[in-house]
Amino acid sequence: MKIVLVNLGSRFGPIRAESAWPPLGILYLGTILKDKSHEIHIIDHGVENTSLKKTAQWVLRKNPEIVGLSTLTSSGTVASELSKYLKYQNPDIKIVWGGIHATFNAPNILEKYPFVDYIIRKEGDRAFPQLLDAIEKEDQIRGVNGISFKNDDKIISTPDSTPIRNLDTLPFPDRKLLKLKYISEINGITFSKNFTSILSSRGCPFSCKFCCCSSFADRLWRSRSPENVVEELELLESQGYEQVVFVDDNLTLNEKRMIKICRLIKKRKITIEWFCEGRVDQSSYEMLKWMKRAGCRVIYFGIENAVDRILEYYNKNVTFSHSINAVKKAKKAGLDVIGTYVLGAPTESENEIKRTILSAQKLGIDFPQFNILAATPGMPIWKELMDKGYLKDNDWENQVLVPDVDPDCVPKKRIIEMIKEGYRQFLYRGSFLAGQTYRTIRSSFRLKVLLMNIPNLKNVKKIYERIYE
Ligand code: B12
Repeated sequence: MKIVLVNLGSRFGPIRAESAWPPLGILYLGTILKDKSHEIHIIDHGVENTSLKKTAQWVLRKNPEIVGLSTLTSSGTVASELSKYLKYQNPDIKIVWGGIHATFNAPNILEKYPFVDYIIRKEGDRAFPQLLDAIEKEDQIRGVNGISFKNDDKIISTPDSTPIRNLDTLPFPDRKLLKLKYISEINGITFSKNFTSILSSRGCPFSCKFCCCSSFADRLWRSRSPENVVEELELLESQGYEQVVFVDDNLTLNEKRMIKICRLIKKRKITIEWFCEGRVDQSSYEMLKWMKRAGCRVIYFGIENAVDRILEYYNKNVTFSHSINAVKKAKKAGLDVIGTYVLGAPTESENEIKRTILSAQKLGIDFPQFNILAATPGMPIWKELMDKGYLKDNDWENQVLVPDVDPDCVPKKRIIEMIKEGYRQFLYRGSFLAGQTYRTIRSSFRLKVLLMNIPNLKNVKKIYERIYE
C-alpha cells in the first residue's frame, strides 16, 4: 500500500530543525512497513517549516491510500485540520492517528473528528501493520488489538495491545526515510550538525504525577540488549552522525546494562558523543564514569524540586539528597549536568518555590530548566484535577498548566516572575561564570562547541531571551 506518515508540528508554530529531534515513532513504523513492501513517504511537518496547506498538498501528490499522523497534545488540533483537509480532498484516503495524544483521547477524537478513520493506541509497531493487513484483505478489523474506530456511530475499542517484550526484534529505524538534517541545540547553542536520536529501552516502572510514559507502556520497562544498541550506534557512526540523544523514558534503570553498553562502545572504538536523561537515584559513580568514558557529554537529571514534601506529592520516589549526591558524582565523573525542575504544585508555597530555584545555584549544575507543572490526559495529575472538578469537558485537547486551574497553587504569573529572576540570578554569578570558563578551557568538547558557536555570539542577547521565555 502507499502510505504517508506525518509528524505534526505544534499549533504554536513551526519548530526549528535545530531544536527538534527526529521523530523516532514514525521512523520505526516507516521502517517496519517498508520491510513489509509498503511504499512509505515521511514528512516532519513540525520542522520542515512549510504551511499546513503545503504539507497537505505534498501528501496528496503522493496519492496515498493511508495517511498516518503522529500526535502529541500540542499537535492534536493541527492533526485535525490536516486530516479534515485531506479527507475533503480525497475521501478514499484512510486517516489513522497514533501517538501519545491519540492513545489517551481516542473516544473524544473519534467523536469530535468524523474524518479520523482509525486510532492506534499505544505502540504501533505491531498494531499498525496488522490494521493495514486487515484493511487490505478486507478482514475483521476487530481482530486487531489496540485500535479504536467508529462503526455505525458506535465507538469500538479493541483490547489494548501488549507492549513489545523483545525490542531486539525491531529493525533499526531507517533515518534516510527523512530527508531532513537535524541539528542539536540547547538554548540557542549549537552542539552538533550531524545529530540524531536513539532509543535503547521503552517504558518506565515509576509513576511520576506529571508524566504519562508509564501508563503508555503499562509501567513495563523493556530494554534492548547492549549488543543490539551498540550495533546501531556503530551504524550511525558509519553514516556520519557525530552526536546522538537517547530518548529513553528510563535509560539507566539497570546500571549493569548501562555499564555494559559503555564498555562495548569503548571496545568497538565508537567515538559518537551522546547525551541523555537520568534519574538521580540511579546514578552510581561507576556508571557515570563509564558513561563519560563512552562519550556521554551531557546528562539531564530530573531533579524536579528541592522540597521533599513536593517530591513525595509528585510520586517521584526520591528525596532532594539523591539530587545532591547524583550531581556531585556526575560532576566528578566529568559530565555536564542540566537539572530539570517542575514548579507550581498544589500547596507548594511561594517560599518553597523560591527555595527550589535558589537551590539550583548551590547544587553545582551547569544549567537549570525550570518548568511549570502541566497536565495532559494519561498523567496521574490529570486524573487528580478531574477528580477535584477543575477540568472542563473540552480540556482534553490542550495541555493545562496546573496553576491556571487549581486555586491551591501560587498564581502562574508569580511563578513566571520567580523563574525569570531565578535564571537571571543563576547566570550572573561570578562563581558560575568563572567555573564555566574554567570547565570550558579544560574540555575539548566545550571548546569545540564554543568554536562552532562563534558565528552565533552576536545572538547572545537572543539566546538569553529564549532562556527566559
Ligand atoms: C524525544 C521527545 C521529544 C523530541 C522529539 C519529539 C518527536 N518528534 O517525536 C522533542 C525534543 C522535539 C520534543 C518536544 C516536545 N515534547 Co516530547 N518527548 C520526547 C520523548 C522523550 C520520546 C519520544 C520518542 O521518540 N519516543 C520513542 C518512539 C518510538 O515512541 P513514540 O513516539 O511514542 O511512537 C510510538 C507510538 O506512540 C506509536 N505512534 C507514534 N506515532 C504514530 C503514528 C501512527 C500513524 C501510528 C499508527 C502510531 C504512532 O507507535 C510508535 C512506535 O511504537 C517523549 C516521551 C515518550 N515516552 O513518548 C516526550 C513526550 C512525547 N513529549 C512531550 C511534550 C509535552 C513535548 C513538548 C510539548 C514539550 C514542550 N513543552 O515544548 C514538545 C512538543 C513538540 C511538538 N512537536 O509539538 C510529552 C507529550 C505529552 C502529550 N500528552 O502530548 C511526552 C510524552 C513527555 C512526557 N513525559 O509527558 N519531545
